[in-house]
Amino acid sequence: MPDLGHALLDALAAHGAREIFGIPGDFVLPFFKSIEESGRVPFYTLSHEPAVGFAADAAARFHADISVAVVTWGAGAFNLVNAVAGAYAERVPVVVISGAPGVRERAAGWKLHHMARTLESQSRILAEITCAQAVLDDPKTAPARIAEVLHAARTYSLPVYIELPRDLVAAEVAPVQPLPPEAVEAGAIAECAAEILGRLTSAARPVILVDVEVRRYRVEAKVARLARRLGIPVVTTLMGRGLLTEDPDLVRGTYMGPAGSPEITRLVEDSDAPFLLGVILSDTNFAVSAHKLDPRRTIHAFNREVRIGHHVFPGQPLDRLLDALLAAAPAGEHNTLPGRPIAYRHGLAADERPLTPSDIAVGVNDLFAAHGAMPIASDVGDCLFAAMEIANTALVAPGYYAGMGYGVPAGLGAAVATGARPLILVGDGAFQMTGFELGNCRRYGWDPIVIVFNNRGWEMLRAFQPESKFNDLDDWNFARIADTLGGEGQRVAARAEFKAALDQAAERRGRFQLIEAMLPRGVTSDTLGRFVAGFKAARGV
Ligand code: TPW
Ligand code: MG
Repeated sequence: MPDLGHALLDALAAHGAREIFGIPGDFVLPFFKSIEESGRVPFYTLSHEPAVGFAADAAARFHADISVAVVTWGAGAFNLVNAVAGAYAERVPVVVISGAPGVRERAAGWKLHHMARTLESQSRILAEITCAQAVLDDPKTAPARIAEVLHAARTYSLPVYIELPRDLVAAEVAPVQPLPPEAVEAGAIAECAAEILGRLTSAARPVILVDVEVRRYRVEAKVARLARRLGIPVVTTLMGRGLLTEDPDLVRGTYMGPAGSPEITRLVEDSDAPFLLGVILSDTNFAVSAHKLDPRRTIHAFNREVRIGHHVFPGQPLDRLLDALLAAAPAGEHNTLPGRPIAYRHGLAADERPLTPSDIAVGVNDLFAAHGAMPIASDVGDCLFAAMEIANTALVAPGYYAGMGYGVPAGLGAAVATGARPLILVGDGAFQMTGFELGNCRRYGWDPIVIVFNNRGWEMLRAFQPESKFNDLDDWNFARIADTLGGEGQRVAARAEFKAALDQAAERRGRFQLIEAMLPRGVTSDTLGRFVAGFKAARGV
């Protein structure tokens, strides 16, 4: 019989976990020992728990499977709350494992260190932002509880919570038996698929909008096949940016209402049958436009449910639904689809003019054209809008939850999950939050290229409220910090300098390369400028 620590590690691996991020503490030291000595799942320690959560989140997004964050009780787990909330909002199956006081300590009657209010405060707070929880306080039931929560994480693509009392890590338990996939009614799925196909094939201007669940449930290739079979153009939402990059001719662009390309906006807003696949109906995806989706015409598949007009079909897992759609779709393929992929700007002028955020996107397009695309992790702020001007590339970003500080740690998660060299896009404000995590690159051999959009301010907030001076930040000179953290930094202000810095960064491997792009205050990317104008107009301000 395995002990509980090893049984849990085996179960994580069996359910698809390929890495663990964590920060230890006394309540989780025994489990960390199991992690290290078993070598079962590769693990990485970082510097601050928010980064642990963001790195696990990004890794899970990249390989579309569970990823694991291990922390200590109280001070550690509470530090993780915001990252888990973001994972819940954007449907990322992060498995949170927290050490905890031993069952014997719990009965001693002391106030225990790291205890906020009661022994249960932590599990109650985490219950609000996870879809299943297991406090493993009984070795007899622990294997079944582990199987349940890991099954839930995969089924619902949401975070889950496991609490592991430190004195039970060595307890003998039975191995964890994974649960079979949830039973679904094939007839109900076929009926739903038939109704969807009826709508799509009789519509004059159908369009498929894709968002995060398409990635989470690994149905990108099936969506691409369906679009070609039906001859329907595909558009991503803002949050779904970076999907279907394997099929570059298929995706027309990203829907951003007035902030995006007018052609894409027309494809969506003039459609008489918009098919929203795995789409989060969020304001960042839709409220930028005054256009309202007509519920009578909209088909929406999300969270295992399909709404067609006012009909609701429960029990529709996305992969099964796509299988049914493909089985019933007319045979043959359309070689030409309506519209065309939007063109991204290339050819950054190497001159002395001050660099702008949109110039950065053009420079990155040139870099990718010359050296191949890199997976991108972006923070919140203008860098995310500038990223929309980079040719559609695998990208993770908190486009809906919008938690700052995601970019750098997510880039580290991307390095682990993809094995490739990531590109990190981050503003100066966000870099102040989590930039120091780059100091962990050297010991693990990660060498991301990091572009800091340094406009010495919270520019995105200034765009909404230009009169406020509190959006000014100081100049921290991030390029000089790079060396201390084990990387190399360059500070650039003109377009020629940026181009040279990017070329040099691409050539230098083995240390992270930080390019501090100095941007004039008040200058935003073209996309952010349009986004703010659109948002204000849609809200009537
Ligand atoms: C954890 C609110 C959204 S955008 C922004 C703030 C403070 C400014 C970002 O500044 P940065 O980028 O990184 O310099 P830029 O391009 O705008 O200059 N706290 C958290 N998350 C969010 N989203 C905020 C505050 C916010
Ligand atoms: Mg800034």
